[in-house]
Amino acid sequence: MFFQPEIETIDRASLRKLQYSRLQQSLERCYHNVPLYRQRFDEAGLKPEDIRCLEDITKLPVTTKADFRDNYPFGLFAVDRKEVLRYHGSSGTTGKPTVVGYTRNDLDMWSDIVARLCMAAGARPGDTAQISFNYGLFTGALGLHMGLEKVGCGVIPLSGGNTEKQLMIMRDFGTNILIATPSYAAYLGEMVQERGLRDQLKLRLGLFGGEGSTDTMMRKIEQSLGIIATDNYGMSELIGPGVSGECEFRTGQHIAEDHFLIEILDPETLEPVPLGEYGEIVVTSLTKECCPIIRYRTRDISRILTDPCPCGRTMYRLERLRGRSDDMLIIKGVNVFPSQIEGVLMTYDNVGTNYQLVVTNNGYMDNLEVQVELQDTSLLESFQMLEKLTGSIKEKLRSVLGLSAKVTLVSPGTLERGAGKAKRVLDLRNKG
Ligand code: DLL
Repeated sequence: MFFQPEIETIDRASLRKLQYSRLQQSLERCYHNVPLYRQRFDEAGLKPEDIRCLEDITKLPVTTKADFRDNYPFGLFAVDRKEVLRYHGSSGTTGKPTVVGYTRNDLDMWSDIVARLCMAAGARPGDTAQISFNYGLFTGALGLHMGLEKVGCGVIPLSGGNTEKQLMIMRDFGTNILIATPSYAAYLGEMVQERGLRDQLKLRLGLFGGEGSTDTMMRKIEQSLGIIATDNYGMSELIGPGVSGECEFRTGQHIAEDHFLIEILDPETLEPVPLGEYGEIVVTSLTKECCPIIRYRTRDISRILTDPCPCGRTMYRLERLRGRSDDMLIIKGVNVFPSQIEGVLMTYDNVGTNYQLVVTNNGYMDNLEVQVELQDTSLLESFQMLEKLTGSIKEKLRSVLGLSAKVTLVSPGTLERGAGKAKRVLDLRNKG
């Protein structure tokens, strides 16, 4: 079922035409209303009309998070403050947030693209949706909230945390759809299993996102909650959730290409990589009014999938993100993405979904310790079983990462856990 069937099944030639006419308008808006962009155009010796096709976008310089910081709070706004109906910001906990604003049209567009991905995943009018993202400057909660209301769902704005209450409301309200970070959904799944609550719940679908996950983690969550789980990507600087999302077939995330032009670049050279290869996602907005953005460097790594999806949607897809270029760890000279480690850990049935990576340096060598919770306490009684499991995980990590790591199995519920984005990496190197 489609929310906007015509646009969701548009042919590529018409899509490219639409993208180009919207790009021209957006570049004009940037040039005339945002001093930073005017300066960037001038420095490059270009005017908006010099961008004659979509590929010409590479003539313009990229925008980074530092540009938001340098223009804090409203320097990148392209409209008068009177037109701003909503403010959001990055979810970082330290320093000043990157601030974004939304006009009425921005809010309409945003709720449309979120409604699209909700329906593509299987949300239907009349469903009951529980939002367990934290409300606040974070775009996740209100973004999904508006989109689900547009679909016609009954939305429960519960916010994150208070797991007892989450489970109670889920049961008493007959929640069908859960909206959460994958790490929090995994925790709720463990609680549901531990308490044998599954039969009392009506959950059918999970709309997850806001942080990285792996196929194996998603499948574990699906099993524990008895749902279909979809992955959704976005970031506040671009709009929030809605940039891309998986449909019920979970073949990668359909991109809202009618509103966002996506490039995949080599993060070192900033040159485009061939279609289908991995690189950094760089995004230009096509229709945003308050905070139009040109070639934003997301730091997120993925690739574009172009093969047809059985759902019939024609827009290209993003593969589940590999990680962020700035969360890649270099340990003993080896590049390691936390998602690779998660991929290994989640293949074990007797390992839980909560883990942490601790990186230290003893003066001359890096060390990686992988701490992971056990699924239940029964294994703790058998030293032999623990040794066997530790050895097996170490071996698998060595073959996947090309690196030896210390593996520490801990009791369920020992590692820190919250309702927001999980903090998986503790890098204690070079800190005195
Ligand atoms: O996390 C927006 C969002 C909320 C998307 C809820 C989907 C669902 P920010 O707080 O600005 O915005 O953080 C953006 O989070 O650059 C990625 O590194 C990461 N991220 C978001 N979604 C995913 C995902 C929201 N599905 C940053 N997979 C992004 C991997 C994700 N990483």
